[in-house]
Amino acid sequence: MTPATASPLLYGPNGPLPLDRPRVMGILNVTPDSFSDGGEHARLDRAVARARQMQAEGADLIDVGGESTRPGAEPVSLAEERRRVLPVLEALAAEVALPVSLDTMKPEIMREAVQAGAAMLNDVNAFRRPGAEAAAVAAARDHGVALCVMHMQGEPQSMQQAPHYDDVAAEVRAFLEQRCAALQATGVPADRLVVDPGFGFGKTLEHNRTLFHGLATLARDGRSVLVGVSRKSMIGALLGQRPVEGRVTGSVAAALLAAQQGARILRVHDVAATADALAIYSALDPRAGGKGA
Ligand code: HH2
Repeated sequence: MTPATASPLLYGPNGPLPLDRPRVMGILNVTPDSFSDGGEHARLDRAVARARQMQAEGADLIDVGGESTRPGAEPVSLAEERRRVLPVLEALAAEVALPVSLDTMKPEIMREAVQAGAAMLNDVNAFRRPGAEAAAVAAARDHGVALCVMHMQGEPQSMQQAPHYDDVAAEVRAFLEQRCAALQATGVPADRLVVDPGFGFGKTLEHNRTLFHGLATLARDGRSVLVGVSRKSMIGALLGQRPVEGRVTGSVAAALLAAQQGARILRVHDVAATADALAIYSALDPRAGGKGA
């Protein structure tokens, strides 16, 4: 793999956010049907209040999503996704002093999100839809927006039906590097790219475990790594089929283990608990430098 030339930066309202240590990305789903927080933040005032709360709890950035990608989720129309996310992005740009990422697969929404102030585009489909790569390249090259390139096998509607790999770790690594190389070839600076193995996106529990065990290897490839395991079914399965509301402690433990393996962005629902765990890790674990948060 070709290592990135520099540590990526996110540019937020308060200037650059270096990924020199693990950062907490707070999830803000403005959907009626997300698997964990669906329906809670569909109103604009509630979405802004939740973002403010996550900022107070220690979030370093916020990831806004207007289309659920949980297994079996129905796709959302362009008009509906636009209606859900754009007012939220505009309100957060005016009222919350954190970089904001937008979780979308649609090129039109990507372009509009950049105009509305998004600092990062997070595409679970790795910018493969027609037009998405061009929108991502323009966002990164012309506006300095960071791009999260995630691995997914199949589509959300059917991805968990029979996921299959010969060597999941090697295939996911090769896919991420191939997508990053394609984006770099069309003008995206290497330091705008973040990679994500896509836990739960066309993966069995065993695939997820193998990928988790390989996080340190992925991080050593030289790209910044984002990990999203918060409250996902793999956490529930490892805790004896625990329902979503009982997965907080397991999710925090997994986020910490991901940070220990070099993950730089932890995408989480439980910001306060994750930020506390990271502060203790940073202060007490010799591998984290022992200097405190
Ligand atoms: N997971 C989800 C959505 N977007 N983006 C990245 N980069 N990595 C992830 O692991 C990831 C993601 C699914 O979680 P959530 O947003 O909580 O649920 P839903 O898709 O139902 O809205």
